[in-house]
Amino acid sequence: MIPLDSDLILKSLDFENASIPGQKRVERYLADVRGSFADTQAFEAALARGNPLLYAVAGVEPPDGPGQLHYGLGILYPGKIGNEYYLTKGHYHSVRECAEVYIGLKGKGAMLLEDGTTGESRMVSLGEKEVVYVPGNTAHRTVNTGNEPLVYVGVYPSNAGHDYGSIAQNNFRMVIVEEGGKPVMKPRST
Ligand code: PAN
Ligand code: ZN
Repeated sequence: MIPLDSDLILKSLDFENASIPGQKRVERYLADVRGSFADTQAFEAALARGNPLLYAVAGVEPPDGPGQLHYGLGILYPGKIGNEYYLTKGHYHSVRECAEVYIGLKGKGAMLLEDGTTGESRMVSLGEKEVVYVPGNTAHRTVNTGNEPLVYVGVYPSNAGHDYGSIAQNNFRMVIVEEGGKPVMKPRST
């Protein structure tokens, strides 16, 4: 349990670079998401031009325990590889049944959700004042569909864990691309 005088009780969020004072911050650059984008040629061409920061997550992870929560503040920068929006790696939770709540704070984006049993996919808007409930057993990836950084918080059970392996191996079945100026979800192969 966390005592009420713990400095974990209140955190202030720095939207500019998604940092939370005193907390670890993970950065993912273009090179770190190799294999995620559908257009590998466009990916390699972009990487040859530079290795920009795609996103960063500052995590608040109080000690694990029954009923405890973790959360992360994410910032995902705008951009595209080919016509596919900048994205997070995406993952299942290691404890598959663990759900998550995403709260959009700033910018415009979407979440790509994929049911781990049926493979059914769904694109859900994630922007300012929007809250997305990610059910358990659902792979989730975030994309930035706007022109400014997308800032959000994700809250999940402390024992959820992150399983990147399944996505790294098979990727998501669908991609979120720009078509006619707006985000569209399409099968990866076409
Ligand atoms: C989020 C994600 C964050 C970064 O905090 O970890 O959006 O995405 P990847 O972890 O897929 O790189 C979350 O879903 N936590 O469970
Ligand atoms: Zn998650």
